[in-house]
Amino acid sequence: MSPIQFHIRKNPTDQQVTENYEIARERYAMLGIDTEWAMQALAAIPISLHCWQGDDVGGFENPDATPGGGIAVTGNYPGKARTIKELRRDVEKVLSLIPGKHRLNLHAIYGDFEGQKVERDSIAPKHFESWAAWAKEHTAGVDFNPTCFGHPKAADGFTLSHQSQGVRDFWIEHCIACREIGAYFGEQLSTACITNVWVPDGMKDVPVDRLGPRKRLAESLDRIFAKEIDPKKNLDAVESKLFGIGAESYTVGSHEFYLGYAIQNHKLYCLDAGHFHPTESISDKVSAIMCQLDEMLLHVSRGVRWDSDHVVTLSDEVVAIAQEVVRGGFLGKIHFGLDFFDASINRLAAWIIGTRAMIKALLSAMLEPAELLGDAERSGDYTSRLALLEELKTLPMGAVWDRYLAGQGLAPGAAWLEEIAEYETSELSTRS
Ligand code: RNT
Ligand code: ZN
Repeated sequence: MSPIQFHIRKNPTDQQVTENYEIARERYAMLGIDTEWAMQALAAIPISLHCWQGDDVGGFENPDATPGGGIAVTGNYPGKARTIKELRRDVEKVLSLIPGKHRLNLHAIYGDFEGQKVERDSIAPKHFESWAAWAKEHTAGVDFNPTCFGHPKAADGFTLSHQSQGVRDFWIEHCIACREIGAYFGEQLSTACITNVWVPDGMKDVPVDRLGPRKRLAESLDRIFAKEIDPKKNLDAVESKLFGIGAESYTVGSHEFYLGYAIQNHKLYCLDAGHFHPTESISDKVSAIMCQLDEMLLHVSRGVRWDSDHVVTLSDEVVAIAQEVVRGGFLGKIHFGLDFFDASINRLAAWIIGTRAMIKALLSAMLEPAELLGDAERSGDYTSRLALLEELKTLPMGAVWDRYLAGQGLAPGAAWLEEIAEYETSELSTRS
């Protein structure tokens, strides 16, 4: 593991960015694609940046915390944020190098507990006041998550579906508190907070009772959601999963379980790209689920052979996800969150690479000749559809991307890496 050494020796000048863009604009216009519209629309889409990329899902409850719950962070790149101050400084740096205005996705363990031991069933909006004040200045909003892992009461792999009423009650109270905190953020920031419930509950080996825990989970959720909260302040989401480390044979909150629950109870369903069979993609699920639900949350992630939460890249699947949202007219209804944690490379760079990849995927989806493609398909001309889709792959999107960065006051290309290298020396290397 070595520090960032790569130096971008040459970057396009402003004039080159403009000239390249003009050529690209004409090229896209030949297919009836409006690059100006695409950049404008792109600037209005917030991505919810997951705070947990900054400190390996540690949080501020316990300095030695590891997530557990079937998720794992690998790598020990120096410079992990150890305090709220450091994490905020890192997020600010990251946000300054990403085009657009974005949200921050917090986990309950990231509260401002001021060194006090606050049990998870006792957390309250007051522990998040400093975050709300910070978020007003730096973000387009905050999203939230109960933390039902990395805790003695989750050590045997069960939380909301636990056999013990007492353990269930504890996690129910925690989730209820989290919805209140969500509503607090929503009110403070005048934009609904999405509070997303994910629990690790499951079994390593084949269970004989698959039903019991699922019934208990449904009951717990009913109790958590019993109180109506103004959807302008807080929206509830539930996240499914296929398996986790140590829960290979059975996951209580499976896809079918939560999809059914969300439809029945008018909740948002959260699709995490890493929570399905390795060859199964979530892009196809988007339109299917949107026939039943009004809104959804995405955890854009990259599983490599398993739910490994690799940094998101501009992969075919991420582009396909963006295309499904744009083509379906679901912008504003499908919320983009990121969910990856990589400690093997510079953590800020990981955030920037992943978030920029998501934004590039959206740009690519907006640079489609929707009419031409739609006409070809409707008239049964699948030859043209395929030919056109292939053509699009080599159009000069990079020139539009650089122009978009310039319009947002950012340097083109990978110039951001210089700044992160600088930050690594001046800031991260001082953290031991
Ligand atoms: C775990 C889920 C969940 C977590 C975060 C930290 O598999 O994807 O979303 O990654 O809550
Ligand atoms: Zn997730």
